[in-house]
Amino acid sequence: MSEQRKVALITGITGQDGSYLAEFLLDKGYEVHGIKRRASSFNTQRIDHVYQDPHEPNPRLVLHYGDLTDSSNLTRIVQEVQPDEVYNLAAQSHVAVSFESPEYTADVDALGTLRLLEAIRLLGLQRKTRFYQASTSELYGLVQETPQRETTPFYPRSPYAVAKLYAYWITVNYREAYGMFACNGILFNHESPRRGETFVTRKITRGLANIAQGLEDCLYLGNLNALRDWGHARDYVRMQWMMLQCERAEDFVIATGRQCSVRDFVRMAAAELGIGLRFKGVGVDERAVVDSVSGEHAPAVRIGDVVVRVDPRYFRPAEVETLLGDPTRAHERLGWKPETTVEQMCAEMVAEDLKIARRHAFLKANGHDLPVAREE
Ligand code: NDP
Ligand code: GDR
Repeated sequence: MSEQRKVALITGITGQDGSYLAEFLLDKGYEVHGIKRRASSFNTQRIDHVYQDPHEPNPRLVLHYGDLTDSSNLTRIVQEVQPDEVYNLAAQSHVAVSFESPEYTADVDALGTLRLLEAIRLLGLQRKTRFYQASTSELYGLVQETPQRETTPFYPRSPYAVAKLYAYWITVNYREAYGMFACNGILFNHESPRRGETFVTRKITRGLANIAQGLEDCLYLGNLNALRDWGHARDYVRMQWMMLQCERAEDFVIATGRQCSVRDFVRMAAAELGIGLRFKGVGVDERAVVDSVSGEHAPAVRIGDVVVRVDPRYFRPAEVETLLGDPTRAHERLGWKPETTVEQMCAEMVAEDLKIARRHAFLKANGHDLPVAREE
């Protein structure tokens, strides 16, 4: 007789990680349930390629309307799905936006996690259901030790990070208090062609691809000196699953152990596109890098004079200047290693954004000028 298939519930399935995780679990034979928010327009672009028609018998991907701010809705979904594994990926995940909407961020990112844990507990599923919490390197904020590992003290620097600190500890607490299999993945920044357009890596690859195709003439950024440990989302969702297959619940740092600056990432993306860049004004004030001017560029790349400008509106009230993770524990205990370098990831992102920019440029050249959406 065939083994019964495992059932997973993913909150945030329409986001970057949710989409890669859904693909990964479907490949492993899981029945995957996801929570999506009601929106005024379609918001499932990242998972449309794995969509299954609910009219077909036994679909293996099922979407439910829901929201982390709504306890009764979460409880009903958990009751209906009876999941073996819950991956709590939903969040207001933008650090800068959390300064503008701190209360909403706390409601979703902190209390939302509690609501989900309570739903599992009150339904008596605490022995059956394993719980993964999307924790973050932002917890380290003003870093107390380099590189950061599981034992490094936290010092959050934004309403987002403070909310995620609550979520981290409530996950630990439910593990200790109720014996739940609940664990935190402390993930450092991870990106992909599916990354939201307002996070810095995607903003850079998309912006420069648009400039290369003559759709935009300038990319505005904030702090070019910020240092991050950037990995690929595909590698990181594999580890999310591995954590729930362990014998006992533990928290793990997931990172590459390599760091580069936002400025380095701009250079990397520009090099992929064959755009020459020259930065001006470095060293006056670490943040006051005035602007950068395009230099040499490959044939067929049309760019204006100024490519990258620093706009203080993208500075944060409190910044996380540097993050570097130590993934030794994940490697030693679970055999996990990232498979994609930041250079490979950047190349993949640039290639995808260039395809999109070329389509736009083609339409524009043929009289169909579509506006290019930009961050405020
Ligand atoms: P995204 O911003 O791409 O996705 C967030 C998801 O959460 C989306 O599906 C979004 O829905 C959903 N969501 C937002 N608010 C609510 C709500 N109130 N109720 C239900 N769903 C909601 O994030 P990522 O995929 O990049 O990250 C996944 C998780 O991992 C997040 O919790 C993030 O904070 C955390 N994290 C991410 C890291 C990274 O570098 N990517 C690093 C460390 C942690 P919609 O599509 O409708 O907006
Ligand atoms: P982060 O990612 O805040 O680390 O949070 P983001 O890409 O937004 O910023 C990284 C660094 O780049 C600097 N920066 C800019 N950032 C944005 N968004 N836009 C800009 O124009 C810009 N210019 C410079 C930022 O100041 C920052 O230092 C991400 C999210 O996915 C979180 O949910 C997750 O928890 C952490 O990664 C780990």
